[in-house]
Amino acid sequence: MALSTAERLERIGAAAAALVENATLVGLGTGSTAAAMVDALGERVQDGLSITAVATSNATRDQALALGIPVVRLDEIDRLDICIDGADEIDPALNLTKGGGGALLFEKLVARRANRYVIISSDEKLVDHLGDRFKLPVEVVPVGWVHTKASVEHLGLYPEIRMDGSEPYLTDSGHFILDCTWPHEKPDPAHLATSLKAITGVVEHGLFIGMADEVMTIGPDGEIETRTR
Ligand code: A5P
Repeated sequence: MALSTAERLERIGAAAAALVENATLVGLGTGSTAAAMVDALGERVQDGLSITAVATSNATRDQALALGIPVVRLDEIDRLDICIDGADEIDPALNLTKGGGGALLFEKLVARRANRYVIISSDEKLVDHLGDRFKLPVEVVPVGWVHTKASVEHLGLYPEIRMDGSEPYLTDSGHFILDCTWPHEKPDPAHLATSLKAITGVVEHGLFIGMADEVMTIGPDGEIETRTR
């Protein structure tokens, strides 16, 4: 029988939290799926699991601290044993689109320090090609953002500034986000990633190429599948 969204989140969150071993350093992702994992991890910590966490957003840090999970800054650690996060799209090579929740910069910084990077998601987010179901978030410096947007357009993307009411949405680092529709003929994601990083004013983009080690997806009936690189 099909599960509700809340039941699916709870199930995949618990399955991901079960991957975490005692006395490890853990990266905590951002978004509703990662939040379900943090809730489950909080229960394990209350039952005696000893971990230290690094959060990928202020929201996740606040959630973890409220659950009694010790949180340190990224600069206080060298490597993380594991980082668990959500995603907005996952392609067959396990490349990802991330940043729907606006935390892509911290998410990528934390993921880069992880020995094991695990993505958790509902199976609707599996796509043939990145851009099939979600716009690509690109984080830009506010100063000169109009010109940065024009440079992004030159790559064939259709960027729109993300708004928060009547003002541009601000990331935890105080940057803006351009949500970019892909062109009809989609470029190779790895090539696009390189081109975006070469634009002055682009801080980071939501393409996570060759980073995920494992992807756990949950189907409508609660069945969990794991894909590994
Ligand atoms: C946050 O910036 C994103 O990368 C999230 O990880 C992504 O948007 C997934 O969020 P949900 O789990 O809420 O779908």
